[in-house]
Parts: sequence; C-alpha cells; structure tokens
Amino acid sequence: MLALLKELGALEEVNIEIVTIQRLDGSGAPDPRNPHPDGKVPLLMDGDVQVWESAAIIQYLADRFPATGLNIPPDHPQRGAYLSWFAWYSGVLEPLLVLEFAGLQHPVLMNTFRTKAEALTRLRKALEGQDFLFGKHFTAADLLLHSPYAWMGKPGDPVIDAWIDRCMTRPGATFAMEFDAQVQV
Ligand SMILES: N[C@@H](CCC(=O)N[C@@H](CS)C(=O)NCC(=O)O)C(=O)O
Repeated sequence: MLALLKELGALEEVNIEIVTIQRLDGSGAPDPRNPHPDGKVPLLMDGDVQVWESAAIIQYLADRFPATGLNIPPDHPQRGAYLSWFAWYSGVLEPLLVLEFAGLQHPVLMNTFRTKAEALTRLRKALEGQDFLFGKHFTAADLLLHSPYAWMGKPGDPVIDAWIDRCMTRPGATFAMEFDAQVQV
C-alpha cells in the first residue's frame, strides 16, 4: 500500500498506522487497535469509509487520485479489463498461490482455480510485447498483480520476470522496500 501511496503522491495525505498481526509461524498477535474485521492488514480508513482487501483498497485509492493516471477510469474502453485483473487477483491468483504454499491439490480446486502454470500463461500472454498489463503505462493493476512475486520471488518466466523487475524498480516499490527495511513490527 505504501508503494501505491508513493506512486499517487498521497503520502502527505495519510496517517500510516503500524499494527501487529498474527503470523503464520505463531508469532505476533492481532492488534486491538486494528479496526480490520479480520485483524489483518492492509486496511484503509477514508473518513468513516472502511476499505479492506488489497484489491479493493488499491482500486479505491487509484480512483480517488485519478490525476496520477494509475487507474483506468469508468468510461474508458479498458476499464472492464482493468477491473477483471483485480478480481482475477483476489479470486484466482491469490488462492492459487496460497494453495501452492500449503501444498494442496484437489480436482475441485484445479477445476475452480485452474493451475499455477495456466495462471502464468495468462499473465505472459497479457504481457508479451509490452511493458505493463496495459501497454507502456504502469497502472494500479500492475502494482497489485506483481506484488506477491516481490516477496515470493520471480516465477522464472522471462516475460513475467522482466515485468516484475520493471514494477519493482518503480519509485513506489523502492520507497516501500526502504520503509519496510527501517520498520520492525
Ligand atoms: N486477501 C487479503 C490478505 C490479507 C492478509 O492475509 N494479510 C496478512 C499479512 S500479508 C495478514 O494480515 N495476516 C495476519 C492474519 O491473517 O491474521 C488482502 O489482499 O488484503
């Protein structure tokens, strides 16, 4: 989220609250100060408006700061594809990565989410011959979709790896990495 705020030039307009979370290794604990309904991060409060889930927060903020051009606006012919990538992230890519991490396989899971190989083919086809999902132009969809690979490592596909490198050298990504390196929760 920090990367997005930096890209949007919105860092001055937000208060960043650092909270504790329960980690997979059993360390940490949900923070009683965290209003997230599941005790997770990230969470955005915009006045009384509460937005949770990375995909929703990123769309919400990118639409909130349209002058930066990180969003694809509602009347644009590519808006449908743009929204589809966000839904695909939450509904397909993130579950696939979690299932792989957990070492789980089942025909129903495969039928629902397909496979990691198919997901990578999907991404590769979208990226072939262009820098980002929507051509030369980095959007909030790139910011979200490359994000798991920023901490998991690249998948080893030349087209996808080069896109991840481009996303990770953006001013937002480098700012977020420097910030995270300084903050221990
Ligand atoms: N699908 C959620 C995942 C959120 C999530 O699981 N965040 C992790 C940190 S990366 C967390 O808060 N873990 C603590 C917990 O599950 O209690 C999103 O994209 O916002």
